[in-house]
Amino acid sequence: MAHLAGGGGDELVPTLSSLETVYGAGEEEEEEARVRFGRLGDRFRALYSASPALFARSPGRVNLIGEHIDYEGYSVLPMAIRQDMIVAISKAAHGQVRVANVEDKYAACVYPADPDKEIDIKNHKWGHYFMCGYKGVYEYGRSKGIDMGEPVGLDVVVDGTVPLGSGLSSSAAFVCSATIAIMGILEKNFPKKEVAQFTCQSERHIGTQSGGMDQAISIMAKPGFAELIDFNPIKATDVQLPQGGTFVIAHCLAESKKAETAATNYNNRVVECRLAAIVLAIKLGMDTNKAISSVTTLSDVEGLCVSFAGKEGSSDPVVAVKKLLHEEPYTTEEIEKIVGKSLASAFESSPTSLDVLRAAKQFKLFQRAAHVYSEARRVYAFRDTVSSKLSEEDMLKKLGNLMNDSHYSCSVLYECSCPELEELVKVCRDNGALGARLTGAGWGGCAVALVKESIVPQFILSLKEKYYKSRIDRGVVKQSELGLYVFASKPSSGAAILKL
Ligand code: NG1
Repeated sequence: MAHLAGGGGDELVPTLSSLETVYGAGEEEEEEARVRFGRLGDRFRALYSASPALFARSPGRVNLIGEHIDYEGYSVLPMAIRQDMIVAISKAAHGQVRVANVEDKYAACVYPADPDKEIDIKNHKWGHYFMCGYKGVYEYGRSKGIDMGEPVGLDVVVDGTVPLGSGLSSSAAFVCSATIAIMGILEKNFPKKEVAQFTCQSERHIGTQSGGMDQAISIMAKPGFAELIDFNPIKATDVQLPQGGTFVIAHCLAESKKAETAATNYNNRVVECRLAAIVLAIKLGMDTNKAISSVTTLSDVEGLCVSFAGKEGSSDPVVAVKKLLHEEPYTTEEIEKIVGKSLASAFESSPTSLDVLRAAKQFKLFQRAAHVYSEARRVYAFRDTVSSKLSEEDMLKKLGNLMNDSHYSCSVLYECSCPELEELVKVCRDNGALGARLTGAGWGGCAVALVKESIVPQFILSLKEKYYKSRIDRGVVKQSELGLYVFASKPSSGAAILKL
C-alpha cells in the first residue's frame, strides 16, 4: 500500500512533445491545459507577431511536513500539485527581455538582456522572478565553464494557476519555468538535481534567503508520489502516500507577501536560526571566531547538541536547546556579549541579514531552535509511518497527529501563522480532518488537511459553509472563484520543456 523508492535527479529536464505526459491522457485536466496553452500561444502571437519557439511548465507544491527547516539543511516532504506556471518564449533581436502575462492586471515588465544586472529588489515587480531565472542560467552555465554566448533578448508570456502568496510556491514555479524555458532557448540542458540546486540560488536574487525545497520538488517531482527531499547534496526519494487519504488545500485568503516582508518575517527567521546555532556552538565549547565563521545553520551544531543530550541520557538536540538557551527573547546586546563582536560585523557580507538586524528588537533563539530540531524529526516520523506496517486507519491517524504537532510548533514556536490560518486549521479539524496545518512560509496563504478519501466532497462543502461563506458575503472572495482557493490534490508531475 505504501512504499518508498529510490529517487532520481541525474536525468536531464525532459523535453516533451505533448501535454498528455504532464496532465494525463484524456483527463479533464489535459483538456483544460490544451485550452490554456492555446490561449498562451494566441496571446504570444498577438503581442509579438510570431509563434513561440517553445513552452515550459513548472508546478507549484504543497509541503506536507517539514516547515522552515530546508534552509537549516533538514529534509522536507512536499508533493507537486497540478497548479503550475507555464511560459511561452522566443529569442528576440531587440536586446531586451520582455515579460508579459496573459492576465492584464500584471503589466508587462521590460529588462535589458544583461544577466549581470542586479535586480532592483527595493522596487518589487512580478517580472523580477523571471529575471532570477535569466541571471541564474547564465551564472550557472558560466560557473561550469560553458560558453553561454552573447546574452540573448527574449519575448515571453506567462500564465500561472498557482495562487500568489499562497504558500504553494508560485515564486519557485515561476523561477523554475523561466529557467528551463531559457535553457530550452539556449539549447543547454543540465541534470535535474543541478537545476534544482542552482534555481534555489537564482531565487535568492529576489532578496529572500530561501531554502531549496520548492525548486527541488518543482523540478524533480514524479506523478503519483510525494518526495522526501534531502539537501547537501540534493536528493529526492519517492514516497507513496496511503491510498485512503487525500490532501485538501485551502487558502485562508490572507496573502503571504514573502519578498516584501522578508526583513521581519522570512529572513528574520533565517537570521534567528543562525544566531541560535552560533550561541549553541559557543555554549558547547566552540571558539567564538570559529563559531561565527563556520556555523551557518542549526544542522551544523546538531552533532554537538546530540552529544550534550547524550550526557543527559537522550539523543534529542532539543534537550541542549532547553538547557543552554533561555526562553525570554535575547537582545542584540546580550548576543553581542556572547559572540564577542557586533552583529553588524558578523553579518557584514549579507545585506539582507543586515536589513533583518536593523528591523529586529529581539531574537527568540530558544523557540526557533526548538521548532527546527523537533520539526526535522517529525519529517522522518512521517516518512517512517508511511512505510510502516500499521493499518491504513492507524497510519492516517498518526500522519494527521504529526501534521497537527507541526502546526502547533509553527504557530507557537516559529510564529509564522496568522489569525486567518488559525481559524481555517480549526475549521478543518472540526469538520473531519485527521490533521491540518499551515503549509509553506506561512503568515497567510494555505492550510493543508489530511482527509479520508470517502469524505472529501463533504469536507470541502463544510469548509465552504464554515470558512468561506462569510468571506463571500463580505466581498473578500467571489463564489465563482472558490475552486481556485479550496481543492483536493494528488501528486503531480515535475517541470518540463514542451515543444508542441
Ligand atoms: P513558500 O513561501 O511557501 O514558497 C518558503 C520557501 C521554502 C521554505 C518554506 C517554509 C522560497 C522560494 N520558498 O516557501 O524554501 O523555506 O518557505 O518551509 O523562499
